[in-house]
Amino acid sequence: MLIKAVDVIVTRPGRNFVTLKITTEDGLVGWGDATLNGRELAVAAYLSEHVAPMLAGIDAHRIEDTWQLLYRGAYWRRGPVTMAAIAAVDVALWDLKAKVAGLPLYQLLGGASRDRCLVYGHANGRDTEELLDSVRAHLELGYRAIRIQSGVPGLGSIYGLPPADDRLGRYEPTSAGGLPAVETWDSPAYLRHIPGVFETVRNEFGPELPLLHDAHHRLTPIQAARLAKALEPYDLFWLEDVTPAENQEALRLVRAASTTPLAIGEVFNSIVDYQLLIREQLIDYVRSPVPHAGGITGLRRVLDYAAMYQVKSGMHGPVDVSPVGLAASLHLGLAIHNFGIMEYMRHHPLAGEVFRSTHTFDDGGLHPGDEPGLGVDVDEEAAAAFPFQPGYLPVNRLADGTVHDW
Ligand code: GCO
Ligand code: MG
Repeated sequence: MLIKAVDVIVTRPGRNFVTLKITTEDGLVGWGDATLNGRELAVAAYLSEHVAPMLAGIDAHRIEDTWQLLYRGAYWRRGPVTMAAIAAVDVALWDLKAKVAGLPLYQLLGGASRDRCLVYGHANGRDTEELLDSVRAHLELGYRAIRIQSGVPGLGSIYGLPPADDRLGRYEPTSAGGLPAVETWDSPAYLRHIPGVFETVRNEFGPELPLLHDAHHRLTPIQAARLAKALEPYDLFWLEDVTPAENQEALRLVRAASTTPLAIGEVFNSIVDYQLLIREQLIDYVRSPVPHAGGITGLRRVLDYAAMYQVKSGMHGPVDVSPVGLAASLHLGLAIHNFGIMEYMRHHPLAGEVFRSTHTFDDGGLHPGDEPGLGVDVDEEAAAAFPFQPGYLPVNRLADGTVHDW
């Protein structure tokens, strides 16, 4: 199964996606997701300029060897661009191997450990009333676990808020063209407001509904500890990214203050990033998805390590993980023992014109389908009709103009 061609497809059906296509001498095609939100062309160039020439003529069955070749062979290890590129190759090779075997990918990863993967949706509102409506809309859709994000009095557009006209609050942080949007942030105002929001949601929907929340890297260690403690009565499924991930020791303080479960890692990209957090049991969920953490091969290493400490998966599934990346995460999630939950935001309807996926949503969970491979096909003609347009994630500033974590 020798590799004949490696192509990079950059397309914008509603938002930007970078997709890798690996074609073998026999004409089989494998797909990988290489989307890195706001820095898409860095990964596209990494793949087409530096990786593609190395892959021509190699045996597509050699997944581990190719992973090591791209990881060790670059000399420059880790980092989001490198690991997104390696992930795209890895996933495309797994897709090919499963197609050759005539099996859905999860069968090659050990077979299904569950009927479907529990997912959570994003309820959000600029005020509590809008938020409660959004929770109801998600329950009507069949979600069984819900992330809660709310506006904060005195602040305008902040992380997690929906476009004004979308009842399902499909949150899309990235601008289309132009420079990054600038948002204003105030941690004390946020800390004063959020516990009351959770109290209202719990009172309205009862004790059983799993609720999640994302603090999006904004708090200092002591603020994070205070929030985790204040949210304890509302029994969160998890509290995500309470502090910026670079200072991992910060989580010791949060752990000492509360038993609110913690999730972290959507911006991590290798097992090395998780070493301390897992060994010291400072987190409960690993947020990395397959496409940002070195593919099936990279993330499976992290999750096997995590399993020793009863830490579970909580794979990132925002709109900037393409349907190819979502399917890859889903196959891995279905197969591993220590699956926890997965994020499922639903893509822009236009994405369905380019990516045809066999996944199904039922009873609050996703199943990748039983077609050989990943179960996703890419319509290249449709992709060509949606040209790339640069866009940025927003940036945050405090009231005095200081740049803050977004
Ligand atoms: C999440 C994330 C996203 C990221 C986005 C950046 O929990 O889903 O925090 O909303 O901000 O993926 O590209
Ligand atoms: Mg997040």
